[in-house]
Amino acid sequence: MPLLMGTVSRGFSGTHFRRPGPELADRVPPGQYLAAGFPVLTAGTTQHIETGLWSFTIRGGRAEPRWTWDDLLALPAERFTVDIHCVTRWTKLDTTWTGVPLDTLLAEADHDAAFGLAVSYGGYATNLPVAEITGGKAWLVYLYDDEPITPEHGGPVRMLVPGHYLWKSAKWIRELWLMDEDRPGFWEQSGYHNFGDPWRQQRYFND
Ligand SMILES: Nc1nc2c(c(=O)[nH]1)N[C@H]1C(S)=C(S)[C@@H](COP(=O)(O)O)O[C@H]1N2
Ligand SMILES: [Mo]
Repeated sequence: MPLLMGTVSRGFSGTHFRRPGPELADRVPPGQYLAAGFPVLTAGTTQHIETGLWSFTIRGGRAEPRWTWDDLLALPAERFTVDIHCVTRWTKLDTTWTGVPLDTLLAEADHDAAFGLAVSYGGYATNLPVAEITGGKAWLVYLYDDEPITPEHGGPVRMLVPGHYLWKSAKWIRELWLMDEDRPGFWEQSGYHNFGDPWRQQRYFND
């Protein structure tokens, strides 16, 4: 596992946070504030990946399928609106994305693995049980608000797993490793929670 060096850039400038009213108690997890803008959180540097050079591979199954940008765009896509929650305490409501469900892609891998590790261009990685990225709970997305995802937010293609803190949503996704044993990713090795459920405030390893 490559270890990422350097600073964590927190693009909070110009972003305002407000305390959610009680009417939003079922939308905003405990301890979170509403972000007006869309903060950027990157460990290391922004990756600039040309669509023609991007590909996504699922490793570890009996098949190891790979998709180019054109392959991905040719698959049936979903446009969906979800709330996202960062462990640094901002929540953004009603974000709209377009992409391909992980279910569609994992069906090509012919596997029975229990764990996945999402691996990004640049070396970032984050783990989740396969059960958390199947059943309509995760996507590879390429549009945000009907526009191409900017490099800062993980374009051309990022993973999105809105049911978990946002560090589980790998930007610049490159591979998904399927494994029988769990394997912690970048933040999970650095003291963050292995599972990261925002509703249970699973921020740090012992939460
Ligand atoms: N490749 C990669 N993916 C990443 C990160 C990263 O540093 N590198 N940061 C994670 C964290 S901590 C968060 S909160 C979200 C931030 O996504 P955003 O910058 O689009 O808000 O991306 C996650 N995915
Ligand atoms: Mo984060």
